[in-house]
Amino acid sequence: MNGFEQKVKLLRQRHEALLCRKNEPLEHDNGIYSKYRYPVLTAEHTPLEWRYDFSEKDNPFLMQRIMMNAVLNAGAIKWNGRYVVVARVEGADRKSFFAVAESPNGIDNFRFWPEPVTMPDDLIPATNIYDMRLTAHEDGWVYGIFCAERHDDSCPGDLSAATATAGIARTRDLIHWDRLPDLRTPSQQRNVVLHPEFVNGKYALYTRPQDGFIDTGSGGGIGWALVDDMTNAVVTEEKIINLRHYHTIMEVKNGEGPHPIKTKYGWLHLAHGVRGCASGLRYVLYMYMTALDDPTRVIAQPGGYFLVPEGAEYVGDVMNVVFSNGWIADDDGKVFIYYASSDTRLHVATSTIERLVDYCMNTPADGFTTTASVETLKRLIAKNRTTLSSGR
Ligand code: M1P
Repeated sequence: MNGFEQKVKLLRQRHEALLCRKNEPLEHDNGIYSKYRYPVLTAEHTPLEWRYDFSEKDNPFLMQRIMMNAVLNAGAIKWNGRYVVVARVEGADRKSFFAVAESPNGIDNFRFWPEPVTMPDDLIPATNIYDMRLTAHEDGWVYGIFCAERHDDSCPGDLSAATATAGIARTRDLIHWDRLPDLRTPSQQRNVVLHPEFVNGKYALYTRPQDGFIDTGSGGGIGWALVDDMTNAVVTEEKIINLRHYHTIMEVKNGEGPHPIKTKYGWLHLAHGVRGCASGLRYVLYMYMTALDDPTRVIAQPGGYFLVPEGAEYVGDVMNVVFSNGWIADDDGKVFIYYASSDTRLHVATSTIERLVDYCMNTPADGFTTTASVETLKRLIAKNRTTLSSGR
């Protein structure tokens, strides 16, 4: 074995060890969910064949020919008994693409399928696509809705000016994707998600109207719109169902995560909230529930955040961010929440439907003032005093 072959062997051994690494829940959890010691996917998990040219003649130094920067915001689905994510993979060139990875248990041993997704373009090709939400809809298709980003040609001198639109595609095998026309809405859109059931015979979308590419401005919050046809999806009416508020974790922006999970108590929603602070924007996750017979009616919303960046999760390309657009609920009630930290790597947290419903139903709502928060706190203290003095 020559030096090149030895280097290849070592590279493959290290990669295999990373892919096979067993994950374990962190010891201390908050009773609501467990986080895990290792990320489930990173740039280092991408196949070596995507990054190296293994021809000794053409690549005698065994250099990475195409570098991968990050694996983040992933849609998720249970597929043929496997835990499957459609991850956003970002190359060193800052272009994101979709790639499917699967695991036998949802917490480790994720492996990418050999090739990234070939996503057909819409009529006007996008520069960048990312953050797919997967929905196995009752019409029989699996839909992927994602952000399609293009330069804003109305600002010719500004190389940062961009537009965000919801791209739509559907598939039956997660390999071949039919691209449908982008969603037509009065405003720019990111974080658009398809509800899994028909509502009044129509397709229902969670939207996030925004004034500009970054700024949600007058957008108000997470919206809801019904459309007749996903092959020509046009939003004519949009109503805000989950509003932003002053001095909350979602003061600046919010956005629906994956599609909600149906439970006998209502629809469980996972979303992200954004606020500004001296170090920039802080992205956290929060939850809310809506009524089974009316997915637009909020029936419970815990105050504050559900999950935030901790420890090493703070650090990455975009600091102080957690973001989720994928979760999987198993038939036994276990829930796998896939979230990315700081736009760099993908993690899992596990919980159960029972715990998440309990969290939503029994966590006090945000009273929107210090006075209200202190009153809420005092009620719990008084309750505990009674409980502890009665010994129950
Ligand atoms: O950088 C944090 C996130 O910013 C965007 O989310 P939003 O549209 O709510 O601002 C998205 O680009 C997302 O991919 C990214 O993780």
